[in-house]
Amino acid sequence: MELGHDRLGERIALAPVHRIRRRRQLGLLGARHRDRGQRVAPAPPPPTGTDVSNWRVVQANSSYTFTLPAGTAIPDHGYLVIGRNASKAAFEAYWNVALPPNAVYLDAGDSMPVINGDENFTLYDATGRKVDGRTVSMSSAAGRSYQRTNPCLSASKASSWTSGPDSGATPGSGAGSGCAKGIVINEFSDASGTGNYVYEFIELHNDR
Ligand SMILES: [Ca+2]
Ligand SMILES: [Ca+2]
Repeated sequence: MELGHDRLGERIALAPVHRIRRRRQLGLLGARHRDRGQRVAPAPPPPTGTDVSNWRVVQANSSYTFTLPAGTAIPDHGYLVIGRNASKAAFEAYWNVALPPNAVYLDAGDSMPVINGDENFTLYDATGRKVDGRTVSMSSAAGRSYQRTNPCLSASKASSWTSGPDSGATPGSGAGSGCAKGIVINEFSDASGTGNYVYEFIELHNDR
């Protein structure tokens, strides 16, 4: 049996592969062993998703801006839902949805969206480059849910969106099949009814 050294300088007997793997899991093997042509566990896959730290969602008419907090990422094929002023639990209860694991939720703390009619949205990355939008505008009467039919289609064309009563909103789901376009504005919905404005939301989708 070959002899080697572990991190502590103790002589150890090099064991069959499964025992080496176990010692590696326990953090007992130093780099020296991994350099000796022995089997090395594959590197973990890179994190999935797109980092959207400090990206900005800008609402026009009236004007509001929400800057995505540092450390925010949108999972591949996933969603980022920005609720106007509600906890995730309250938001889910109001819309009667359980946001799926690939949907990130942010409470904007009443900073946006603020939907009363005629609003549209534009998305910028952290360098100020326009990524998507501006979108079509909410109807002047508001109370609607606008949903992108396909991420590939222009955000500014009415034909790229469906518009229905806000009761049909789909926070955290519903994206079209897409074309690996990246991050898009996928939905924006009013929440009609007295006091329900806190549940207004805008949804981004990661089309990858
Ligand atoms: Ca409203
Ligand atoms: Ca949706």
